[in-house]
Amino acid sequence: MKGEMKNILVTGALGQIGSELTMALRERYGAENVVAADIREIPDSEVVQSGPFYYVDVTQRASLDVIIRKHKIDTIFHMAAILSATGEKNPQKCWEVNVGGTLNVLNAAVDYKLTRVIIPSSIAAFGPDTPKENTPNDTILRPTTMYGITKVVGERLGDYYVLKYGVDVRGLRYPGIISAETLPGGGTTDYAVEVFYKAIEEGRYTFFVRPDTRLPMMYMPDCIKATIQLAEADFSRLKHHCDFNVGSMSFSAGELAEEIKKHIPNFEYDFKPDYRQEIADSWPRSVDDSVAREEWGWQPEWDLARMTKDMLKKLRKRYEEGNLYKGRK
Ligand code: NAD
Ligand code: AKB
Repeated sequence: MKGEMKNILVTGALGQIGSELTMALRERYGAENVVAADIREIPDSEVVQSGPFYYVDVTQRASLDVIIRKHKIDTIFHMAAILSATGEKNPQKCWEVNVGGTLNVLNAAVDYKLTRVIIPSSIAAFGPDTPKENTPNDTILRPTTMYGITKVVGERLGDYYVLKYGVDVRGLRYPGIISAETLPGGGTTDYAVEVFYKAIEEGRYTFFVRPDTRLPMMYMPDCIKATIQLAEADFSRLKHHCDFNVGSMSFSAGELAEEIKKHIPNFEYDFKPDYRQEIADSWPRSVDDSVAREEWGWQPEWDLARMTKDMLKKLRKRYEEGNLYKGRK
């Protein structure tokens, strides 16, 4: 460890990952020491109710500075972003939030001498020219989406701030994240979450990708584990900083549907690909995460079968309680 993480800020804390990451960090570091921030407010969410919460727009540097000073923040988990599908609808906004916001966080890290900054990247950093199977950690980065471009810029900026200013910046390339708490926020891999809600609510789902669309995916408990494990890793062991591949499972949309059908035999599904198909086709089918395994001991725990069973159990329980979406949008 380069320094201790005592007062943590999570940006984009009401998002799919930020909401569960905030709760995990509060459990580990104390609720009062983990400040959540977003540009939205979900008053009945656990994040807003269980500890400090503020409006922070990451594109406004002053908005960040107020909270950093007020709470003597030493570590930022920077989760605020615009994802791939929304990014293609509004590329300018995607650039402003993802690149502008990241630059503000990095500059604040220099000015306030922060201990550490965690900035996620994505499999979207890769593009159609990248090897698709077992995609290496260090390979061709030529994404064809604005989101992917901003993710490559974020990786390069983070590494630059490590070299140029000695800031401890770390980041990992998440695959599509599947979770039962907060709905995903406008990505291409959203079908892998939506299908579970629809299977329970309506017994049917129309995928917006072809059945043979195979992408790397990860269940939220592994995502949270990877994020905290990288954040707590010994800095001196890291040769990479902001661009770790992390793998877990890889399956096609058709295989996911069949896995759900094992638990819900009447489940019906079909496939109507839309503009997100082209985005999915530009991404890897599986990733090689040996660098993360070597440098900070990454080891995933969940596979498709266990994840499907767990997702259905959690969502069914909420559905029966009449609470499927409450505080989770
Ligand atoms: P999300 O869309 O669910 O959440 C992002 C949050 O950021 C939202 O709550 C939104 O309100 C907030 N936000 C948007 N603009 C903002 C602004 N200007 N200032 C402050 N907050 C703002 O995203 P997520 O899935 O939780 O993703 C978190 C990070 O992980 C992102 O960097 C994303 O690129 C990365 N990632 C996510 C996945 C995934 O499958 N969820 C996969 C790969 C990478
Ligand atoms: C998206 O689909 O945009 C995200 C991602 C893989 O980065 N889930």
